[in-house]
Amino acid sequence: MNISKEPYLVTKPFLPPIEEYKKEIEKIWETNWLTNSGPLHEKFNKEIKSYLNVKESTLFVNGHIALELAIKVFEFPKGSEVITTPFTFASTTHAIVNSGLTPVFCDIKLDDFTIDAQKIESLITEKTVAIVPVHIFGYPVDVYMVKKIADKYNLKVIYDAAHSFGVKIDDVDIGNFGDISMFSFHATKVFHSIEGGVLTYGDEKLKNRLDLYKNFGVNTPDSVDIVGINGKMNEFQAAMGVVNLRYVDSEINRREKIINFYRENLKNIAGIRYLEDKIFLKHNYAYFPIIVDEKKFGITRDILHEELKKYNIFTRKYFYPLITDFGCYKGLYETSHLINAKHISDRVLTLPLYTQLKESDIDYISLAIVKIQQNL
Ligand code: T4K
Repeated sequence: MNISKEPYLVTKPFLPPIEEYKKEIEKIWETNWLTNSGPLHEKFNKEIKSYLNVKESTLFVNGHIALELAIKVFEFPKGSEVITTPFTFASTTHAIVNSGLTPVFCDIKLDDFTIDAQKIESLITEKTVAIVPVHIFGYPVDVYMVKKIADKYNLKVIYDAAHSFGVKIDDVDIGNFGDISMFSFHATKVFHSIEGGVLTYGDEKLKNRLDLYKNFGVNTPDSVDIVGINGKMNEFQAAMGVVNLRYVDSEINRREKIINFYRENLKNIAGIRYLEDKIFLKHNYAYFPIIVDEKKFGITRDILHEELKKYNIFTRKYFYPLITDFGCYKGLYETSHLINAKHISDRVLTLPLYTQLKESDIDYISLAIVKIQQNL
């Protein structure tokens, strides 16, 4: 097997035809308006609201700031507890902690790696104010069970929907669940605006406060009412979003094909498991994580990860280590019950996924996995 000269990274951002982007940004030279809710920002927000089919939406400079402000906007008392997942990107927990709140970690399900909603109730105390679950890799949380618990205990639900642009549950667009959902528009996502993010929500009263929070709390030039930050999306980002939105459906279709090639190639390899589609969902095929079972596959996830580098294939251990094992959090929180999360985090490996991949590329990556297993 010849080693590929081109490296396979875990992802490669989509770039639209440059002429289309140029055409959008030319307008910036006409308006001389670069940021602070310019015309492209307003246009993009309208289009996003319509695409995601939600009541309200507010754009931000990136997904993390959006998530942090989604939590801050409720002005929970400092030290309140928020139930969340340890199997996620750093951003989810950092947003809770940066808001002066205490994360309480709930275990995940082995089948789709989302928070195990059955285990949330036992973690609720008189200090609990919210649940922050993650639709991890675009696979939705059990939103119905989470709503039942939230309603019973009067908790807010803020979904980290960073990975789930375009996903639907039972034909309902995913941004309509919970009090607020955050979608990331980072360059590595299914849909992007270079950097960026949006909050979607149903309560229109949140709009004004979110607008204040993302603009330093400045209400009018003479009145500053909230200790806000700068979370504004600029016009170049909005222009990229407007153009990329034209391509997102074909991007998702292409991703589905690529994942199905992978599934076909990997289905008979002992010790490799991957997530399947569910009939009540419209998936967005955001990532392709596999679970490596050392006992059946013969080598650990870590060895496979290293060996693949010799084939110029750079996979990622999304998401390892668990949040609770990060240097900044280690020893601070109860973790003995996070058994499934630890199991998955120790075995997960995310394979390269981007629409420029051809069938022959998937064959190459799949064959490399087989070769590594055979060369034991
Ligand atoms: N919540 C969740 C659950 C999230 O996963 C994230 C972000 C957030 C919240 C926060 O949303 P944002 O504030 O980011 O909007 C990447 C992304 O930067 C991050 O957005 C994403 N999650 C996370 C899962 O992945 P890294 O540290 O792995 O990125 P990096 O630089 O290693 O890039 C990944 C791969 O992509 C590399 O192989 C290189 C390639 N790449 C990357 C960029 C930026 C390119 O080929 N071109 C590029 O321009 O975090």
